[in-house]
Formats: sequence, C-alpha cells, structure tokens
Amino acid sequence: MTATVEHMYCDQCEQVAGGRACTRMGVCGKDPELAGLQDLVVHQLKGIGVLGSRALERGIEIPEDITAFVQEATFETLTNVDFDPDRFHRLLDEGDAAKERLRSLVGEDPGDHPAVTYRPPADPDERLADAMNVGILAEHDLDEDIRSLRQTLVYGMKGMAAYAHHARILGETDPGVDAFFYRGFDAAATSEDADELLGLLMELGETNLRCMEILDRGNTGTFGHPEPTSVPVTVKEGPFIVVSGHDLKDLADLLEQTEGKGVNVYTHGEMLPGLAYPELKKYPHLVGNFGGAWQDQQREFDGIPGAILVTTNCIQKPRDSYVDRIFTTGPAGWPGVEHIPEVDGNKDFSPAIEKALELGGWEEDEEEKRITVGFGHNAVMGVAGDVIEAVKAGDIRHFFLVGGCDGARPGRNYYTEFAEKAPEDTVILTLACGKFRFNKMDLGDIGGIPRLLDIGQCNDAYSAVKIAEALAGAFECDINELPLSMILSWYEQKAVVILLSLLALGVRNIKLGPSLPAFLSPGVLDTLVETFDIAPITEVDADLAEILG
Ligand code: SF4
Ligand code: SF3
Repeated sequence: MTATVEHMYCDQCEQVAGGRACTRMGVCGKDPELAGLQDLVVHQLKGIGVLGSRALERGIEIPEDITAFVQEATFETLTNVDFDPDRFHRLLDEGDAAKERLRSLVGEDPGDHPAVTYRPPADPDERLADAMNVGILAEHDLDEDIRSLRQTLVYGMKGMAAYAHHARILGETDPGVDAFFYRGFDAAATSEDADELLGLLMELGETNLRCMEILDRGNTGTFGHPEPTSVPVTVKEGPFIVVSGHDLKDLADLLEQTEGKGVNVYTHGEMLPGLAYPELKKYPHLVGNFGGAWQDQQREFDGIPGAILVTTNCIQKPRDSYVDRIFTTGPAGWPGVEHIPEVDGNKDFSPAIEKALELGGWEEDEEEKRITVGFGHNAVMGVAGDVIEAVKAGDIRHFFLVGGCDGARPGRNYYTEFAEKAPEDTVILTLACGKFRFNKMDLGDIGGIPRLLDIGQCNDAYSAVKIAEALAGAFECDINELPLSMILSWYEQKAVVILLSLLALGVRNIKLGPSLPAFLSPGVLDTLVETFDIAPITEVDADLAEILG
C-alpha cells in the first residue's frame, strides 16, 4: 500500500510546466511520489554536506566510498536519469548509513539542522509523508533570492556530480571537486548570505572546469584523443544494440563483449562522440550513430528490431513496443526496465546481446549518409595554425559556439535556423545533444576548415574552453575580445553547471535559450545580467545582426 502523494514542486529543468514548476506531474514523466523521494535524497545529501563540511574543516579525511555515494546519488536526481522509486528508497538508506559514519568521524555535536537529524522511517508511506516537509516548498519563508541561489547551487552540483561520477569510473578524482560537494550541500542547507552563495556559485563554476578537465583526462587517457572521423548515420543489416547516454566506459565494455558475436553497435544521443575515439572506433562492429536527440526516442525506438542500452540521461517512458528490449545501467533507471548492475567492477551485458540476437535486427542496409565528428581540443589544436591564418586573412569572420542540450519545445528551432543563417565566412563549434538539430547539414568549409566542428559531449565544453583560450593566446587578447559568441541551449542541470563555469571564466554576452531558468529569482537574474550581460535569445536575424554588427 502506497501513500497517495498529489503534490510536487520541481523547477529544475527547462521543460518545467507553465514556465514555473511541475506541481501535479512532471512534464518529464516524474510523478509526485518520485519527486518526493528525490527531494528526500537531496535532504539527506544536505545533511551529509553539513557533516562532511565539519569533517573537512577539522582535517578529517572522508572515506572514498562516501564521496562516491554522494556523487552518484546527486547524479541520480538529475533530470531524465532515474525514474525508479525503489532505487531512491535504497539511496535514502545508504545516505542514512553515510550520515552515521560521518557523525562518528566528526565526534562533536553536529547541531540540530533538520537535514542532519533526519532519519528515514522504515515504512515507505511514512517516507512519502516526510517528503512533504522537505524540498523547495518547505523553504517558503526564506528570502526568494536566497532560495534561488541555494537551488542554483544544488542544480549546478547535480551537473558536476555527473561529470565527477564519469571521471571516477575512469580512475580520475580531484580533492577540490570532491570537497566541493560537502561545502556546497552544507551551504545549500544553511547559508542565508547572498554574497556567500554567489561566491560559491562562481567557485562551483571553477571547480566544474577542473572536474571536466579530469573527465577529459580520463576519456582521452583511456580511449585516446578523438580524431576527426566520418561516421555513418544510417543503419546496416543485422542484429544490433543502440547505446545512449554519456558513459564511454559502458560503450567500451559492450564493444568488447559483442566482439565476434554478429551484433552491430550504434551510438545514440550523447554517445555519438564515442565514434571518434581511437580505442572505440577500432571495433569494426561499431557501425555508426542511430537517431537524433533524446526527445525523439519514443518515436525512433518504436518497434525497433534491436536492443537499447541507456547509460545515463536522457531516458523517457518506454513505449510498450520496446519496453521488452530496453536496458538501463549505471545511474539510469526506469521501473520495470531490466537494469544491468555492476558486480565487482564488471558489467555483464549478455541480456542485451541475447535480446539483439533474438530480435534479428534490420533486414537491409539503408543508403549510407555520413557526418564528421571528433573535433576535440587535440584535433582543433592540430590545425590551430591554419585557423589563425584564416582569421588573420579575413576568411573566417566569426566563431559561434552553438551548443547545449536539446529538448522538445518548438522554440528550439532557433538553433537550426541559426546554423542555417550563420554567414558563410563563420565557423560553428558545437557540443552536447542540441547539435542534432543541425549536424546533418552540409555547411561546407573555409579553405579546408569545416564550418561545423563537432567538439563532442556536453562535458567537452572543457575542449571548447581550451580552444577559446588558445585562440585568445594566439591573438594576445581576452576571451571576450575574440570574434567568438556563445549561443547556448539548456535543458537539464549539466547545462547549469557549464554556464556557471563559463561565467566563472569571465565570459560575457552569452545568449541563452530557449527560455531562462525558472529557478532564477528576478533579483538573482538581475545580478547575472548586470555582471555578465547574459541575454535571452531573441530572433535569429536580430541576434546575428547584433553580434556581427
Ligand atoms: Fe518538471 Fe523538469 Fe522537474 Fe521533470 S525535471 S518534474 S519536467 S521541472
Ligand atoms: Fe542532452 Fe539529455 Fe543535456 Fe550532455 S542528453 S546534454 S539534454
């Protein structure tokens, strides 16, 4: 018997109902029960943050498994990652155990903040009742700017948790990144000082640059540097598995396990950049990319004759026509969908492989179409000399970074139109899943330099920053003085933390769309606009005219 929960309040993503908050049912498919459980997990994380901060202040080392737990649990509350209530019940219990251990490590009285003293009751119904007393609505008596700053901090940490989790899987950690989660959750629970919270947001942005750097090191150290690679975006005859999400390690393990089995592997969504890494593309049965961005999955997976493996966001409610052939792993989850667990550091993907063989796959090859991917910082630096010459000669007038998340709203056609209308003497750098709106267009080249350079996943914003810094170095100027404009699209919380990273670097005049975050209060938004000149996207022609003068 489950308690009926009718209310929720979630405003963390761009798809938010009515531009304000999802209060009855999430547009993403998150119901009030799941929203309540996620709020409780965040409440636990705040308690862990307060205790962990005390430990760090006193120079006490926090056990590695607790930090790994904090990052994974935070990641699971990110939009479109995990919809399975059972797993959030487990995270609540694990959080409780982590708090107990931290309490005994700290030794002294940790105070009586409700997030510290909270113990999840054994009865699931009672937990759901507790959920009504935590979350954003429980902070209604707080000043709205403080509440907004705290939320931005939590959402930004959700984004960084994803990157920290991926880096950790590849053996990369950083003490500053790990420590920030404790300090950040502590402040999100206790701080009522706007300056302190704003300072922490900038520090989070800086820390996330470091986090994306260690993830880049993990990815390139394990799989080599991405190389410009022409890849098919059409299907081939035969059994197959489509791999979605961001976890390149899962893709690598699956490629190894499918070798010689007669099963093709396709990337999907944010896994597309995997096709450019030498240690992944060496497998001949990694045959290309299937489909577009996440919001098209229900249509594209409908009745698909192969298996699907989702490693992280974005998962949507599977239709009956493919629920028997979709699998989740890592932080991703959907109730009723088979989850492939990690056991002693290994994952056994046999259920997905068997399903692919049983379904038989596509009956014939499609007429082949290709796109080029793999312009990470290493590849772009390799042609930096040509790029700099082309700018000096006036052949390249301007660079646009058109990057970020995709989503379902009609306003997102802006980004397609932007790529179409960008003048022929401009170059578009892109990253994350928003690029599916224009990455099959042939934009040609400028003296052999492709006009569309796909840098990679959202976390490869690190590559974009390195490229921008290298250009600024070559032209002996500040990033803001470069002929470079950032036109960003956001949907979930990784985009929030990337935006904070760009602001922490001092990047000004970012254009953000398709709408501004609902969780920014008017006061906080004013501060960001005044300090960084962030502006919402308007009309493509007007924005281009303004940027190109
Ligand atoms: Fe709504 Fe987005 Fe929250 Fe889902 S994650 S409930 S769509 S605001
Ligand atoms: Fe896309 Fe979900 Fe954000 Fe890594 S896959 S970017 S939305």
